[in-house]
Amino acid sequence: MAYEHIIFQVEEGIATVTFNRPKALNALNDDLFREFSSAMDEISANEDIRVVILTGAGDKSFVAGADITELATYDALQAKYFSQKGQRAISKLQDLPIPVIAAVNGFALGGGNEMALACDFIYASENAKFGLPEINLGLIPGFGGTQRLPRQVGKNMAKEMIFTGKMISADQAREIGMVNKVCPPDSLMEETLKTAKDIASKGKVCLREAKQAINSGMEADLLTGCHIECDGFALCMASEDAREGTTAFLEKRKAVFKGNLK
Ligand code: CO8
Repeated sequence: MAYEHIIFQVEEGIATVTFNRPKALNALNDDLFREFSSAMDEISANEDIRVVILTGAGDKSFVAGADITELATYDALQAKYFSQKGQRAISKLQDLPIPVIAAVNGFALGGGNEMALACDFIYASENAKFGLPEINLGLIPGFGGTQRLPRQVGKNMAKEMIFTGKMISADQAREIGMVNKVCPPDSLMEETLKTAKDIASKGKVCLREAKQAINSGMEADLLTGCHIECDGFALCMASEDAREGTTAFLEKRKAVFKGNLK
């Protein structure tokens, strides 16, 4: 599919999806969501892709939220459908069986913050700003922010952010556990790619099972989560890459993972 509002590139097994409406600070409109959803399908169908990076075009913004010019015209039903459409697309992102890193290069507000929260982890540039400012529009987050933010940073911190709508800096976002690493703007993509390449060199089955165990286990009680982990561990053991990993250790050499699903 040809894309207009996102840039979709695949290089050496790493897919980069760039939100590309810099004049509107990459705000999420209906067309962009349609394209983003197709890109997620394309990634799911391509077994050569090992890791995904999400970022924003330009140096000012990752995504400054849902497009307020569109949002302002919605009645309640349209708002519900738009919220559902966004949530479906963001769920597709969260449910990708491969790791996804958000490289946040500026504003990650409202829907943009929610998009980043659905990634496996976030690297941010020093100039990044995070926030859920919907309260200032008389709204609440509608793309999963009231659910993912408290799960990520705790209920009370999430309430303060959502009730005040205030932005926080990249360093503050790291302090509360939203961001893993803060980089100078010029090295954000380099640092993100370095980690993406490292992850891409690991076995595919174990990455898949690790993500599934963490995501499903975090939504279950500890015992159920540990059962999910046992099953994932057993599946990994059946993979060629587990044979290679354990054999390489015993032969005192570096493992070379094939990264297939066998
Ligand atoms: N939507 C549409 N256009 C936007 C948005 C946006 N979210 N954000 C910025 N823009 C546009 C501006 O209108 C401006 O356009 P123009 O040049 O044509 O006037 C351009 O981008 C540049 O923006 P600014 O001039 O405002 O740049 P500043 O550096 O002065 O300010 C800010 C940057 C602080 C990011 C400011 O633009 C801002 O506050 N933006 C809005 C942020 C916001 O409120 N985001 C939340 C949106 S609501 C949301 O995400 C809800 C998600 C759930 C929806 C559920 C479905 C119903």
